[in-house]
Amino acid sequence: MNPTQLFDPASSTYTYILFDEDTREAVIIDPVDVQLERDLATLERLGVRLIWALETHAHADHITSAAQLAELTGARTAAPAGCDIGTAAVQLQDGDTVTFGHEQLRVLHTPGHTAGSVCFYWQRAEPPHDEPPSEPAQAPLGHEMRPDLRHDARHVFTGDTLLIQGCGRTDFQSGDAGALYDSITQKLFTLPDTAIVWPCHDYHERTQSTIGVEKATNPRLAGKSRDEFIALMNALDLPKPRRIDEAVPANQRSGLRQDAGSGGVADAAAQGYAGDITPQQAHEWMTHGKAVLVDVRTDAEREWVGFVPGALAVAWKQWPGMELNPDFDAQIRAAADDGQKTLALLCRSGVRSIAAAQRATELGLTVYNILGGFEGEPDEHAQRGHKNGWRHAGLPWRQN
Ligand SMILES: N[C@@H](CCC(=O)N[C@@H](CS)C(=O)NCC(=O)O)C(=O)O
Ligand SMILES: [Fe+2]
Repeated sequence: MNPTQLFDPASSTYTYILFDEDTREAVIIDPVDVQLERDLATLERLGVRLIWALETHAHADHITSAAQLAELTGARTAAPAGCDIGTAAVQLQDGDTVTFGHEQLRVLHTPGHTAGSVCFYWQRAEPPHDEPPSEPAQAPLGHEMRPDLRHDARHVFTGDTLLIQGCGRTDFQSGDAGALYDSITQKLFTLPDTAIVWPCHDYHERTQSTIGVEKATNPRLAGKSRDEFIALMNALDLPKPRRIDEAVPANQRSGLRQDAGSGGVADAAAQGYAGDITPQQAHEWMTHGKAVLVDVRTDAEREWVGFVPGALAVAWKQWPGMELNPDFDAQIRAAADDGQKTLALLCRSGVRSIAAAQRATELGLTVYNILGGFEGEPDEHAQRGHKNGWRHAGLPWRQN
């Protein structure tokens, strides 16, 4: 199956869904918040399971739905390491691969539109021979692209690095015209000519192109020297995207707009352990491998209330009797790799985890407590989830 291309008319953004036909594991690239329902329905219609929500860069013109998709489908988020998207579970570097089923996307770091921008190159694991022909690709601007209408073997998702007969602008968000020229000419134009180009935007209803066609005809690049390209880009004088001030910070949190308190360590309250941290700080540390997140709630709470993907489970007490876990010491030592790793402990509302953190500190470990826990402290009506905590902060969690 060729990529499914979906369009958001308000921002002229293309979102792509690709999947492995055997395992039906799927990837979405550059999803848009207002199209969440459409994208969930498309995944359902295709009968696929989303395992990755990817970004090509921190967008300036619309807000991603990556975090919402992660929460609703259990997919993992991945974003370019150079885009300051701290909430993404995986920070992508040049040359990394993103695997779904038997298929792989290769990450190409292509700075220029923004310093961290990437493209994703998909060379299908096995070009299929026994499937019905796909829709013919549209030839942009009258150029004949490919006589072969079968499924295509090579695709490149170019973000805003290379657009059809154009390219992303370079006048904001760490843009750099010289870097963009190098990225396009050295990294994209060295891909096979037959690779299909799938851009993040098109403002003129064009849907796809190929590397060969863009190399030969893209008016910003064909026959242009690096200096000519830089001069051309610097003279564009485009108006700033309407939503840039709102969109960039939201996208640097995978589309979560809530701000449930600032990050940072509040060490004043800590008694007998290293400090208190916000759920956001804990998520950031976990994402960057600076701390191991340990869920100290009961097995029943994780099962019935929800859990944080990637967290280790070391119960402090167990339901129904709420007796102390006799293996807590050994398990918490193992979670910290015998003291080599810092721990961040999560409980229901940040109370049990203090006791667990104090005990683990006595064992010689470096341990932080996560304020508000998973469900948050109760509010004035004894309701949880309205005040603080992991879920209230909109951080990734799941329920089986
Ligand atoms: N009018 C649009 C502008 C969108 C825009 O500037 N898009 C960026 C990508 S984030 C771009 O590089 N556009 C290329 C171009 O307009 O040629 C808006 O306000 O959102
Ligand atoms: Fe962009």
